[in-house]
Amino acid sequence: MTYLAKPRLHHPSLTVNKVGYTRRDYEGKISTLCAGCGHDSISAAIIQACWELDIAPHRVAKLSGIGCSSKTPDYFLGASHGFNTVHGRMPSVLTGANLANRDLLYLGVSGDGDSASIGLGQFAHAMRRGVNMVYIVENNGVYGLTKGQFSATADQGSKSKKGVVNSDSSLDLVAMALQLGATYVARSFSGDKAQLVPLIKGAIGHGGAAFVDVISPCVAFNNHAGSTKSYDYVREHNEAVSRIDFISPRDEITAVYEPGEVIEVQQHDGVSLRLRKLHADYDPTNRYTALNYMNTHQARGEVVTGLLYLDPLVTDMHVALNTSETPLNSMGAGQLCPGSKTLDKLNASLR
Ligand SMILES: Cc1ncc(C[n+]2csc(CCOP(=O)(O)OP(=O)(O)O)c2C)c(N)n1
Ligand code: SF4
Ligand SMILES: [Mg+2]
Repeated sequence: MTYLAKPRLHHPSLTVNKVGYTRRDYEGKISTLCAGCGHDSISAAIIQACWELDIAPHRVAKLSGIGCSSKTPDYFLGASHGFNTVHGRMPSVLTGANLANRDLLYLGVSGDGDSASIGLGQFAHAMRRGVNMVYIVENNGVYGLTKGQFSATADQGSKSKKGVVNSDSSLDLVAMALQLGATYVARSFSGDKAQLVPLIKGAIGHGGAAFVDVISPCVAFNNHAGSTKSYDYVREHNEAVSRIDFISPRDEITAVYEPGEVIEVQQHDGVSLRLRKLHADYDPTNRYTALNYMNTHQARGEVVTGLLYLDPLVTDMHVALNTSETPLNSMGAGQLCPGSKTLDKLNASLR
């Protein structure tokens, strides 16, 4: 992959966070994406979220597939672990890494082509297994890297840059994530940093399968009139259900709240999310009403954004499989290999 390294020098008086890093320490190489690509704004939001959460970069593992979106992990968190997998295979590689070492924070970055076409099965199983990860899809409705073919998330009836109408039904990854059992489901827009940064922070603190679909316009192939993934279309049709604030750990835990006002939910690692409901009838703790709400508004041509569903009592794949808390790379040969007698006994029990 071609890339340009960023100059390391930065102003000595830049603010450092609690773990001693400036925001610049969370950057990566210089982006080679088209100027104005929504994906670069998502990288900036990830950088901001990790810096504000005081996450030491070496604690993060970022994995991706293939596509302009999947190139972006090169442009943020340059000091973190990274793995660029085969097209559509990020979820299974991430699941394997997570099983081997649960101590890292897993960030999976993918595209609508990567996750909704070739990787659809992989996406589905990561969600239903409850893999503890932040799964971000940078959704532009096209295969940007291969010059703008419709992807499976392109809306039926939307037009390509050359005026071709998409005749296929679209696939909605948010609806699928809700049905498949994801425990944190959000949709946002790359042009709305104020909404996106807290949604990513909430997903990082979640502790289970967190899915964030970010509509991210492709300025080269899908930003024209007739597209439903353009900057103009999303700005005009954005219907936000909530605004979230992210709150550092605190003692008091609140549970249920005034309808239409503020909901505060404590997450896995002790952080709280304060949800300012913009619609009194919206219930973010019921996946079926969330699905219904989203479908109803979608039928009106609205793009529903915000935190759509949250299960604060989440468990993850490790709990279900009762795996060891110690990462495999910290175990010695004695722990990793139980010996032939134990294996014989195990094999006998399975005959
Ligand atoms: C196995 C395989 N099939 C097809 C391709 C060609 N290919 C590369 S990227 C891509 C689609 C990328 O679309 P998306 O995931 O939406 O990313 P974007 O570029 O739009 O961000 C395709 C089909 C490939 N690299 N590997
Ligand atoms: S082709 Fe589209 S998705 Fe790829 S970098 Fe350019 S604007 Fe972004
Ligand atoms: Mg795409």
